[in-house]
Amino acid sequence: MSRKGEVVSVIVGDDRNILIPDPGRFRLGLGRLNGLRCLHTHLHGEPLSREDLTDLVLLGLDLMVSIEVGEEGSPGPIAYAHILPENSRGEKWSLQRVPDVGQLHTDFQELIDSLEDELGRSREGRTLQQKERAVLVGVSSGPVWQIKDSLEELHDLAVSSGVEVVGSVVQRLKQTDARYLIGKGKLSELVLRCLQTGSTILIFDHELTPAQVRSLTDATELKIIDRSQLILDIFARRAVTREGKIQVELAQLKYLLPRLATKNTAMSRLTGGIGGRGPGETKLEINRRRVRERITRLNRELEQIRQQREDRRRLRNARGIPVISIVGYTNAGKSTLLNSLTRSHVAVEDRLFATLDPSSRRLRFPRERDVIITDTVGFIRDLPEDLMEAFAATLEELQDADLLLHVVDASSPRMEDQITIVEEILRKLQLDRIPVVLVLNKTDRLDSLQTAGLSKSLKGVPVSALNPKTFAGLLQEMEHLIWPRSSTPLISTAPRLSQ
Ligand SMILES: Nc1nc2c(ncn2[C@@H]2O[C@H](COP(=O)(O)OP(=O)(O)OP(=O)(O)O)[C@@H](O)[C@H]2O)c(=O)[nH]1
Ligand SMILES: [Mg+2]
Repeated sequence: MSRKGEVVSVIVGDDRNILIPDPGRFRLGLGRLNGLRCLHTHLHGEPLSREDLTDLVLLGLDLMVSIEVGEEGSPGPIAYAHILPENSRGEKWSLQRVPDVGQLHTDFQELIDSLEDELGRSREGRTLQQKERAVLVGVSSGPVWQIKDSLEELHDLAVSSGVEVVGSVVQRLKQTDARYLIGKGKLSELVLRCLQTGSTILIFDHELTPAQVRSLTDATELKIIDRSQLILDIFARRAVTREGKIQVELAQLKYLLPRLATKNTAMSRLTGGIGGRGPGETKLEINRRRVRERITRLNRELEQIRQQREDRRRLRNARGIPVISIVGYTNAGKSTLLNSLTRSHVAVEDRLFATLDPSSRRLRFPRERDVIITDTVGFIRDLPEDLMEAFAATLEELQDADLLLHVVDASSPRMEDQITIVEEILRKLQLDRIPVVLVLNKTDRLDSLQTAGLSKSLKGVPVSALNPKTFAGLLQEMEHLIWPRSSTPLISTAPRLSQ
């Protein structure tokens, strides 16, 4: 029944079940319900079921009403439910029951109006420039700590991408649902959370298949984003140079291609990205063939850039200047270390993937010996394959390095995992043949006992990238590994800067 009181459709079920067809895109806007009430009969005097309440939320109904039917078909007690705006008690819905229709005095028009008002209020005062809100979804069969760690990283990623995170929902599953990944009950919980908080995005800490994205989008009418897409989104925001932009677009298109099966509504949300970035709606209209053509063209452009890099590299090699590359997990402090070592000003930020484009600086050791130090894009767990491929040119520079500085955030509770992940990626890029110094950074956040313990157990060199006074050990190690045969005097002064 519509809000005006007109019967929209009549559904016949059996004494246990009715199957409510999806009323389609009926929702009238964010923070609004779909304007439909579902009135149905209960034959066994049972209360509104879990299923009824799930439908209430997932379909975005104004009301779910059940009418008990007596022996002779006479109407008995009536139960009705509507969802509740966000509240401190954490209640999801209001359930009411009246003994018979004569005692039903509620003005439903008014009730729904004020409910929509309140749902809308969670978005009030937020202009277009303000952040979109998202709810995070963790699905795993792994141990709780693992899900928690992973969700924390997803949270950082979401924040880096400019989204406001209002909460997260975890579901532990032995087996995931092929269609929605998660159970229908959990899905309705998520939709409700979004309605209550004015959120428009669900971010899954899980790789979603194109089909899952489609069914989730259709079922929830929210933007559905997975971890890979989130990372792509951040890269898209950060890319500054021509090369960076090409690489990101290439990765986005490659991600998109298998998802371009048919034109449907889920697609436009998918490719709209957060805040409508990404390849965009108009480009979306292009069919697979055009996407492939664009991929080919971008690849060709990248090839040219690669050639130029190659030339520069050859020049550098000819001059015989050793190259030291800084690698490590994102946010470990790589750019900060480069800046402090060479007194330069590469952008540093407390967010993931602050650096996308590599930068190189010169560092002068005593006896007029120079090295080139390069800073690179950070690594992360499950770095999307498409991104790895697209960034192959950037990462290729690493092949030339004479020494790697693997920078670690020693103050992170996830440090050991992060070290393993970086080492795996280095192996994958066949960089494990290059000597590495493990640089334990951010030791200003540890006490000296912890620092000494870690340096010993991990065989790392402790520093605080913010404080050049802590660099003596690192510089000595670098010098020793770069010029192993020369007897190197202890460095008593910091290296001089040279451009
Ligand atoms: N306390 C402390 N903070 C540090 C230290 N080194 C870096 N940071 C902070 O850590 C954050 C990340 O530093 P960046 O240098 O941008 O890290 P990055 O490894 O280049 O990160 P991406 O480029 O995003 O991969 C910044 O807020 C830095 O100020 C350190 O030794 N101690
Ligand atoms: Mg950086």
